[in-house]
Amino acid sequence: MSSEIFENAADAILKGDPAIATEVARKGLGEGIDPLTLISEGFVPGINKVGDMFESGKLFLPELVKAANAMQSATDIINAAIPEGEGQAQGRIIIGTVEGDVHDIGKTIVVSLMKANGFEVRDLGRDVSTDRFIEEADKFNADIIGTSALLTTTMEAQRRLEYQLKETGLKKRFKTMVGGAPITQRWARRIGADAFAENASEAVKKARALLEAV
Ligand code: B12
Repeated sequence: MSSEIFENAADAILKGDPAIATEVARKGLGEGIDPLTLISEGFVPGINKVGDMFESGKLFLPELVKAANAMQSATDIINAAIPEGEGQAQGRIIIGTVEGDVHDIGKTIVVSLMKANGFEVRDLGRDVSTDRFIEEADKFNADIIGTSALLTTTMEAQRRLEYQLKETGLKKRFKTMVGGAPITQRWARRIGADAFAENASEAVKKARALLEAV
């Protein structure tokens, strides 16, 4: 039953056990559960709980790191099970986690789903400077620059990117998308980003809408 798999998935993250997380991920996929559902209904509630417990001082950095490793093991397997899309390219996206921020689990899920939906994606990884986003977007001839920020202190880099794009006259050339746990539609509007998405499937929809609007 998938509800049992989802519970086991969350449990594996809470225990911070990569071996169990891997096993549950394989089992879920083997039972035909949709990869994205397996992540969002199973593993994400687990890592969110860990985040809340960390915030309230019920667990500490070593446990957070263990949970993150378990999450990484599960999402590596699940991301690899999302097939790359075929046919005509939908558009070109450059994406990464902003400078000073190493959180990349959610960003990598977005990358997998974008690829599955036929976008050409260049993933710059994490801790990416605004200068590098702009340089790489130019080289890649990107339609969209997507940035992920998970810390309230690193969100500011998204604003900096908007500022730099405007200053260099490149704002018209690239659309921008922002995401990450503390990011909201309101923040996107405030800094002048073209789109915000709360999760990976919404990111695909918003990216399509941005390209249609061109
Ligand atoms: C796992 C984790 C870690 C791992 C990260 C491992 C990795 N490789 O990513 C490790 C252990 C390294 C870590 C470190 C730290 N962390 Co941490 N971490 C988390 C945790 C628990 C989960 C994040 C996660 O993976 N979520 C699951 C994914 C699937 O969700 P997501 O990232 O939100 O992504 C989805 C959407 O946001 C969206 N999305 C994401 N990116 C993008 C991009 C675009 C373009 C779009 C459109 C959409 C989009 O789609 C994704 C898929 O649905 C969060 C708590 C939380 N609930 O967010 C804390 C959290 C973010 N961490 C926190 C902190 C404090 C830290 C540390 C400072 C701890 C420390 N004392 O050292 C360090 C900072 C290191 C650094 N410089 O970056 C705080 C931040 C508080 C704040 N106000 O800023 C949080 C909120 C925990 C808490 N509640 O206190 N962390």
